Amino acid sequence: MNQSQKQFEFKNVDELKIFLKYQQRASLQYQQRFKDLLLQKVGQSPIKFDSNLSIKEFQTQYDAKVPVIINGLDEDWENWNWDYLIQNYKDCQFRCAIDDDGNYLKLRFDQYIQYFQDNSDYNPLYIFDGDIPKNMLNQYKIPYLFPQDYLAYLKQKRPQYRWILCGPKQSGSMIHIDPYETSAWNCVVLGKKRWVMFPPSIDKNIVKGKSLISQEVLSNINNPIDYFSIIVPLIKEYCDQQNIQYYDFIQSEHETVYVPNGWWHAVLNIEDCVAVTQNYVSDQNFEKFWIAFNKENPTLSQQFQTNVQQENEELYKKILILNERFNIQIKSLQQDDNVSEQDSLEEFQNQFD
Ligand SMILES: O=C(O)CCC(=O)C(=O)O
Ligand SMILES: [Fe+2]
Repeated sequence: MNQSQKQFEFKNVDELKIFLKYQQRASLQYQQRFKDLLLQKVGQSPIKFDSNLSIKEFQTQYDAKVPVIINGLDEDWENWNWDYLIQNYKDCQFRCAIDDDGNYLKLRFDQYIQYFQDNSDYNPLYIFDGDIPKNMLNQYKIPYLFPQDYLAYLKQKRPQYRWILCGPKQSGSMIHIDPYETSAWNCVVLGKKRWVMFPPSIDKNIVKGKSLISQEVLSNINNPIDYFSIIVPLIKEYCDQQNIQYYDFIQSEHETVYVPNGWWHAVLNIEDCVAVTQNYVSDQNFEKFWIAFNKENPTLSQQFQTNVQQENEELYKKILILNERFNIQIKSLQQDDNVSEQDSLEEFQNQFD
């Protein structure tokens, strides 16, 4: 979130919808499109593990390489069910939309649930909040497979990096790559999601549909259902012809999807869904992260390097080698260099780019 962005809190969903000029009752044709999607055959799933996958095996075989699904990493949230969530978090405000100016639009959870229960919107409001309430953070623990979290060196300057996701069926996320070459895990606590994932090597104009359909049709495709219904079959055809490996699968309750850095992904909640997700940097994606981070956010990168210099000698050496090898010009932060609020709060979730 940069300085021009604000947060607006609404008393109820009607007020929010008026603000957004949001009118999205689903037509019968649209409801049919969702039903058709549920009947569609999905494609190949990433390899699945029970939570017996060792950290070493994960790091050497999968981290920063290929997606995996791990079952049962959600122990810390096992007491979450809809009643529990409503009872405990009804008074918390959650961000459930962003307006055209990038402002966060927030609704109290009980109001959101009321909307959730009787909505028949085509592209429903989706709680996607990186500012997790304190009483929810008490229960937040990083699953054992992801012990490295180098962005933590940024401390209070760290951009948003973990989100609570809650949405009715039909809500979801459009195709994107996560920022700064970070990897992510996404753990479904309640419900189910359909995913597609394409490798970093694929052409951006293919995954976004630009090379596959006319601009006129594409300009009307701005929600996950249309993306999955219209564009995904065309991309799959392209990938089959070109021998490009992709994944198209269902993530069930209690499963965690690992998204390697650079992989394109789009997600559709096919059941009412609650998930927790976090982006991270480990040894495996550090090199790519460092190059991307310097390019996109040089000021925060300086801060990162200064903090690492003080706290992790080995990682600092690695940074110096990378700076040399990739000609990264970075000066150490001087005492009076101040990382601005804007740099540190910069919107991390660059979903639609
Ligand atoms: O579950 C979803 O909607 C996808 C979330 C996601 O891709 C992200 O947080 O970057
Ligand atoms: Fe993502």
